[in-house]
Amino acid sequence: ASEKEAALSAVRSDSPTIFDKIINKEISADIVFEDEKILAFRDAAPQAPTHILIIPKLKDGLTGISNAEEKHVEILGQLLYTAKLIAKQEGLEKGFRLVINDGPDGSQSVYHLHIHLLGGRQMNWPPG
Ligand code: DGP
Repeated sequence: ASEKEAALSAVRSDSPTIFDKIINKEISADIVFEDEKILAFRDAAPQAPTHILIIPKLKDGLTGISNAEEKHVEILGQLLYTAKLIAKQEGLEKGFRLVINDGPDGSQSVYHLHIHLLGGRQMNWPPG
C-alpha cells in the first residue's frame, strides 16, 4: 500500500531523482551490475527474494517508458539484454519477471526509467 501511495503522490517530471544519487554514489546501494551506460542494484523494498532495478545512467528524458523516443531504442534494448544477463548471474534458471511501471495507474514512484527484475518465487497473474 505504501508503494501505491508513493506512486500516487509522485510527480511525473524530468527532475533528478533518488536514482541520480545512487548513480553518483552519493547514497549507497547494493550494486549488482555496472557498465558505462547501465547500473543495476537491489530494490530497497524487495517484493521477491531477488528484486533488482536496472536503469540507464543517462536519463536523457526517459522519465518512464511512455517518454521513449526513437533515439532511445538502443539503450532500451541494452537494458533488456542486461536484465537477462543479471537473471543468469542471480541463478534464476526457473524463471523470473521483468516489470516496467508507468505513470500513476502503473504505480510508478520514481521518474527515472527502470526495469524491475523479480525472481526466486512463483509469480502470480494478474499482478496486483
Ligand atoms: P516504481 O514503483 O516502479 O517507480 O519503482 C521504484 C522502486 O524504487 C521501488 O520498488 C522502491 C525502489 N527505491 C526507491 N528508493 C530507493 C532507494 O533509495 N534505494 C533503492 N535501492 N531502491 C529504491
